[in-house]
Amino acid sequence: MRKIMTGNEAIARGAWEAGCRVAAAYPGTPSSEILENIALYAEIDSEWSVNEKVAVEVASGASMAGARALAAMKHVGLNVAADPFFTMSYVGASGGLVIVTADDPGLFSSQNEQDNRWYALHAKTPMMEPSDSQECLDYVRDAFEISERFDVPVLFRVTTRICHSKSAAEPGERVDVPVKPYERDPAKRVMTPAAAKARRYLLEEREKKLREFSNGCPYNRIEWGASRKAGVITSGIGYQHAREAFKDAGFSYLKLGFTYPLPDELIREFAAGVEKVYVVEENEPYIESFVKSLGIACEGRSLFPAVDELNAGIVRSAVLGCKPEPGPTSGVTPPPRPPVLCPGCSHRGVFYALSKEKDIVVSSDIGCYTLGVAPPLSVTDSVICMGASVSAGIGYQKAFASAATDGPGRKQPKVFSVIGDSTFFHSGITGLIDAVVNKSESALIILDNRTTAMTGHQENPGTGFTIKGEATARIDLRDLCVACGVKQGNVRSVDSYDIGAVAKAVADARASREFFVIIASRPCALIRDVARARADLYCEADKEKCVGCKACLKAGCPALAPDGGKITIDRVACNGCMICAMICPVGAISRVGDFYE
Ligand SMILES: Cc1ncc(C[n+]2csc(CCOP(=O)(O)OP(=O)(O)O)c2C)c(N)n1
Repeated sequence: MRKIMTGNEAIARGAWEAGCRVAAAYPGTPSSEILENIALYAEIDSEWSVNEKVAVEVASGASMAGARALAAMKHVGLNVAADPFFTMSYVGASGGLVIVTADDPGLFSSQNEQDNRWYALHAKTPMMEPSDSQECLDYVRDAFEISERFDVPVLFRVTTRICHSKSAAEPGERVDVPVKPYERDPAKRVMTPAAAKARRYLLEEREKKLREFSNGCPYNRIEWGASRKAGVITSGIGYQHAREAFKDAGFSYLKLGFTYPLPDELIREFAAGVEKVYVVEENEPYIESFVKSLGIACEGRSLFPAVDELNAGIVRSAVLGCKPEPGPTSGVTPPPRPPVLCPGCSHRGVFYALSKEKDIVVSSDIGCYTLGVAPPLSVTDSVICMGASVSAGIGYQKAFASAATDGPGRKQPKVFSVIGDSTFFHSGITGLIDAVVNKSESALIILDNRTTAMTGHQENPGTGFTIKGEATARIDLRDLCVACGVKQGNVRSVDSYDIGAVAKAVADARASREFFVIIASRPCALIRDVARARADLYCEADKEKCVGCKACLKAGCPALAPDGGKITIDRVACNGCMICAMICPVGAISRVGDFYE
């Protein structure tokens, strides 16, 4: 029976039906729900890996051992995993190996807009691009077979709209594919230069076979329309937009689902059958460049914007010249809601303490705490990619020290790197080791909120639980820092809600000429048990005592608002963290209510 599923649910279902045995991922929007859904299937050994590189390597190991395996990540995750990904193209796949990349055109939740279709071309791996949930399910199921047939990992490329949109899909039964008997094959799997060179030639041969497959496979199909005036070549969500945009135009379509290698003969046949060719694709002219390289004239990027998502209105007006039809509207304009740290957020106290410091540079990272850049806290100087806070902090400090040699009068700001617990385990730890051995005088603050909050509260090595909810080893951040060479006395553990202790630790870090680590811990206010325990707690401002100085607003808590020259606190939003009370110079704020056990 058909079911309404998101693309991510359908990918999980397809992997299960294909007999996938091992799945690994690191969370990241829009991909996170793929593994969350796969983990519901008992037959698949699923793990949140420490980062995407590890996820691809875990899946690669399982594939080499003969099991069908999948790794999933958001687009930037493939940058982290690029090293094993490229070489696994040489090693190939024993058990089918599928790597899912979930791209984010429009940057709904990402630090860049990146079209990962180029990765397939670059690594010479076949690529599949579904256009709806049914195709997510069917294609991922087939991807394992294609992987085994051509002895290569398959890149499975989806985008936010495909991952999160719901459409009907027909679930099937699981085919229990046995793990292949293990055979040692160093010439194929030990990538010494000599072995890799031999495999390099094989890649060229494989490419020819894959292109032949691409020309005849069911994932690439021509849909002739009533008119041959115009033909649209498209893939992924572009197909849905084009279909909707040109619904009355009778255009013909070349719908591509197997997009690396692209089907040269099929494209020639299609182009010969229509008067004009359009290529509808988001972001990069990936298909368009190939079509043009065949000597076929087409229009794509000249009509559609390179930046952001497409939609049917944009596509229709660009090609047919008609104005986009206005969508249904409620007539109500919602108030702007800029992102802010939640009430009770454990990161707030640290940023408040940093906001009181002069001559500091804050090298931050990716997570909820990226919002430390927003007013009124406004302390963050830079954010690049996961893990970069620590290593960029080392570089900042080196440059400031070097600048001091340029002459007197050059200030030497203290550099604080700020990173979340999940991001620290993902890729901050290497920066920490670098800081220790290269004698950095920068300081690091690990914001330990015991979860991966930004992407939906996934477990990480500091939480003590697996994705299946089983208790497991919990990596102790303090022990880890000390084991990596940070001096015992230079690691300070503080309660994130205790802004006095945080400020003292920041002052000590500032005074230190050695690498200094502050571990600021307090579970995220939105973790279910935390929220439940504090459900009845809230702070109250005594209107008699309040002098209206607004000092409490400097912590940027959305539960607080000015009210007739005084302050009011929204008792529903507030969780009684008391940071505002600690800031209030006249003791006007107090906590009401009890903790639940
Ligand atoms: C390479 C890469 N992988 C995944 C993501 C998605 N992502 C953004 S922040 C984040 C982790 C946030 O967790 P943490 O560092 O613990 O901070 P919190 O949000 O809990 O404050 C993830 C997984 C990303 N931006 N880049």
